[in-house]
Amino acid sequence: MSDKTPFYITTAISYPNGKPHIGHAYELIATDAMARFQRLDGKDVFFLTGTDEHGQKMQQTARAEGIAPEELAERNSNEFRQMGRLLNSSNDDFIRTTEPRHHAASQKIWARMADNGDIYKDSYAGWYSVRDEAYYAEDETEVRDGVRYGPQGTPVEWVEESSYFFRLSAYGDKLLKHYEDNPDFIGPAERRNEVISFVKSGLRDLSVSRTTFDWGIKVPNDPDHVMYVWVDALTNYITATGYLDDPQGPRAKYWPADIHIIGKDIIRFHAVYWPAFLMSAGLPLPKRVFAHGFVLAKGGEKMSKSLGNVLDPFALINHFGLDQIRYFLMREISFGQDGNCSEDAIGTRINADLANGIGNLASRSLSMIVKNCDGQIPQPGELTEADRQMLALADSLLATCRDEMGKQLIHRALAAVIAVVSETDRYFAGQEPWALKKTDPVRMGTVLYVTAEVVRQIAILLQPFMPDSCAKLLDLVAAPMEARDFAALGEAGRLKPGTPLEAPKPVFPRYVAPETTA
Ligand code: ME8
Repeated sequence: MSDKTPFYITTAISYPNGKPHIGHAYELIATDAMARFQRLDGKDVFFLTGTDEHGQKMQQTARAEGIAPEELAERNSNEFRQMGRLLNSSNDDFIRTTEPRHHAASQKIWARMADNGDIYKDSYAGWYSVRDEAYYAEDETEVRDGVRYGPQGTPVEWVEESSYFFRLSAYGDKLLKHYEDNPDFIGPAERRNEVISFVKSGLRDLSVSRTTFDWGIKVPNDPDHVMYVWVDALTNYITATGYLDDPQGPRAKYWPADIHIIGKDIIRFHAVYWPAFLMSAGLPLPKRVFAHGFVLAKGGEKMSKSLGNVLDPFALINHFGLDQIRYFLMREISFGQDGNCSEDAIGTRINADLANGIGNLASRSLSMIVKNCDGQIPQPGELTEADRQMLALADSLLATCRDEMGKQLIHRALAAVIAVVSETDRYFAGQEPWALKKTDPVRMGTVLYVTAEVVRQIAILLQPFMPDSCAKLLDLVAAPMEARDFAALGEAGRLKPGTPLEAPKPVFPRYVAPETTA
C-alpha cells in the first residue's frame, strides 16, 4: 500500500468518429502535464483518458462510411491511443466505453438512480443536436437560412420517441447549494457563472434513453432502450476506478476524482448532469471540473476544413518537435481561455524561451564549467548577496508553480519559470564569469556553480511539460536519476561539487523556418 496521497485526473473521452485533432492533443498534453506535476510532487496519481464510442453520431458516421460502428470505433480509438503515445502521454489507463467493464458500470449507476426513484418512462419530443449529442430547449435554438441551430452552432433536429427521463428538475437547489458550498467545484470563474445561471433558470427533466437507434448500452430490464450517450460517457470516470464493483478495490481509492479536465463546450454535462447523476446514485462527487478554452487558428478563427486553416498535431510535431509543441501550447494559451495557434507563433516562442532562453543558459554555463573547471562541478566559494538572491529565487519556484498548477493556471507556472531563466541570464551577464577566469577563478567557479544549480532546478520543474528534453538537461548537470522529483528541489538536492560533467550537447536548437519556394 502506498502512503502517498491519491490524485485522480481525467481528460474528456473523445468521440472516435474521426481522427484526433489539435483540440484533442491540447487537452491530453495539458492533463498529462498536470498528472506529471502531481507525480513529481509526490502524489499517487491515476490519470485516465479514452474514447466515447456510443451514440447517434458514431452510428451515423459509420453508416455514411458503409461500416459497422464497432469497426469505426476500433479504427479511430486506435488513432487516439497512438496519439497518446506520440504525445508522450503518461496516462495510467485508456478506457473505451464499448468495454464490458464499462457496460457493467453504466448499468449499475442506472440501477442506482432508478432505485432512488429518479428515473421514469415517458416520451420525448424536442430538439436534438447529433453533433453535440445534446438536447436543447426551443429557446436555446435559432433559425438561420431555414436551418435551426443549437447554442454551439450545430444543427438540431426534431426528435419524438419513447424515452426514460431522469428527474433533473429535482436537483436544481441541491446543485446550487453544492456550487455555493464548494466554490472550487467549477473553474474558471466564467464557466462557474455560466453554469449557475443555467441552473438558476430552471432545470427540466432530462431524456436519458433512446429508442430510434441501438448503438449504445442497453437500459437494464428494457432492451428496446439504449442509454443516452452522455449517461454512459460520464460514467467512464468511475468505471475505471472499479469503485462500483468494490469500494475497497485496488483503484477505488481514486474515486472521487480530484479533477476532470474538459473543454468549455461540455461544461453543462460535467457540472450539472454528472453531479446530479452521482447525487441520485448516492456516490461522492468529483472535487473539481475545469474547462479549458479552444485552440483557434491564426487571427482567432475557428479551424475548419473549408477555411483551410486546420493545424494537424502530427504534422506540427514532425516539423517543430514534440516538446516544442507541448511547451508552446501550454505557455502560449492561457489555460481556461481560447488561444491562437500558428506556425509563426510557435517558431517565435521556441526561439525566445527555449533556444535563446533555457538552452542558451544551460550551454553557456555548462560548457564554461567543462572547459575551465576540470570538467567538474566547481566548489563554490563564499556566496555574495547576488548569489544568495539567485538561489533563493530558484528555490522559491516550487511554491509558485504548485500554487498556479493547483489553480490549473499552467501558463502562469511556465511564465514564472521563464522569468527566472531571464533573471539568471541577467545574473550571469552581470557577474561576467568569463572575465573572472583570470582575475578570480574561485569567484568564477561560484558564479558557474550558482548558474548550473538554477539550471538543475528549472529542468526538474519543467519535466511535466517537456519530459524528454528536461531529462537531457538533467543528464547535462549529472542529476542522479533518483533525485529528479520535486523533493530534490531547493537545498535538498544542490549540485555536488566535484561531479564530472560531459560537454553539453544542444537540447533546444534554434528554429529556422524553411525557405518558402514561390
Ligand atoms: O465532447 N480546442 O468528445 P469530443 C480545445 N465525447 N479543445 C477542444 C477543441 C478545440 N478546438 N475541440 C474539442 C466529447 N475539444 C465527448 C466528451 S466526456 C465524458 C465526453 C475538446 O471528441 C472538447 O472540449 O468532441 C472535449 O473536452 C474534448 O476535446 C473531446 O471532444
